[in-house]
Amino acid sequence: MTEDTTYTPPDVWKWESESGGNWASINRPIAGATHEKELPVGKHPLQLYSLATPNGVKVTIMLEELLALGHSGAEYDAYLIKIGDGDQFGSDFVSINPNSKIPALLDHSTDSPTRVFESGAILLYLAEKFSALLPTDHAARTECLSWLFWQMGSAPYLGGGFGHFYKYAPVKIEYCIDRFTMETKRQLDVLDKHLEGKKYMCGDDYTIADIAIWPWYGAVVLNTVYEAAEFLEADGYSNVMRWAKSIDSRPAVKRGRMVNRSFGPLDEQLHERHSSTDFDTRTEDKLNPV
Ligand SMILES: N[C@@H](CCC(=O)N[C@@H](CS)C(=O)NCC(=O)O)C(=O)O
Repeated sequence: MTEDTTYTPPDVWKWESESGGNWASINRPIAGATHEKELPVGKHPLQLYSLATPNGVKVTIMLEELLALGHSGAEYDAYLIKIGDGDQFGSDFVSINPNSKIPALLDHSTDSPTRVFESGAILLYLAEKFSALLPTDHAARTECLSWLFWQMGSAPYLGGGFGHFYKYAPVKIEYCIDRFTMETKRQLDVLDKHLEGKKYMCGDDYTIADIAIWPWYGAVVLNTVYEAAEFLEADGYSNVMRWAKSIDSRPAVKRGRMVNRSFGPLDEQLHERHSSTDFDTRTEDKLNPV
């Protein structure tokens, strides 16, 4: 390993310049709104403000799964938040999520609208609201929540650590890539060992634990994020691969992945979702063909 000895941190860090690389322009060391911006509100009880990143997709998959199960109260309007343009720093968005990150949900069916932020909290809120996709037996529920929180604690090492330094950082730093590759492979091995002989994370039933974990770890092994499947020898995690493929083929997952997606093939981009028919009529290949 080569050692970089060119930087000595000063006594006090100063925010002087962008750090470079993808996403540098949206990174700030301060919280709060940067501008006044009203968010649109549609006709359904649930209003989602999001983008189809792995964290965003968790929620749209959950909503599509709930609708597929017949919970019509899960009908929702989904609006695109362009994080590259700084939409997450608009005043209305910050009032829903003071942390300025997608996804953010506003439930208008309660006496006064309920705000929910953090994708894990949104999954739990929806599972409890509709009594679905979360076991009711206390021990099984506890196991499911352990995996939900495992994902919330682990994915930043995968996304903010491995994904950032392997794919997005303006320089490839061996120390950082080694450190986060080690951790990512360890996490994949945790999942692989756990999924041995199991259909889903919590046994025979598909739950919010699967919905939380799949958009990150499923995407890595299926090579839909970071283009790192070969580097990580993803094929070796055969239980994760089998589980990832089975979830990938679910119709609700296919729909959920399209909502608030503003990249990739045009026929898979549904920037805003207001009705189940939008998947057939309002994808970008139909609205804005090139
Ligand atoms: N722990 C949060 C993480 C959310 C998050 O990091 N969202 C990213 C996109 S995946 C975002 O909005 N980034 C914009 C920014 O950092 O300004 C969750 O799971 O909801």
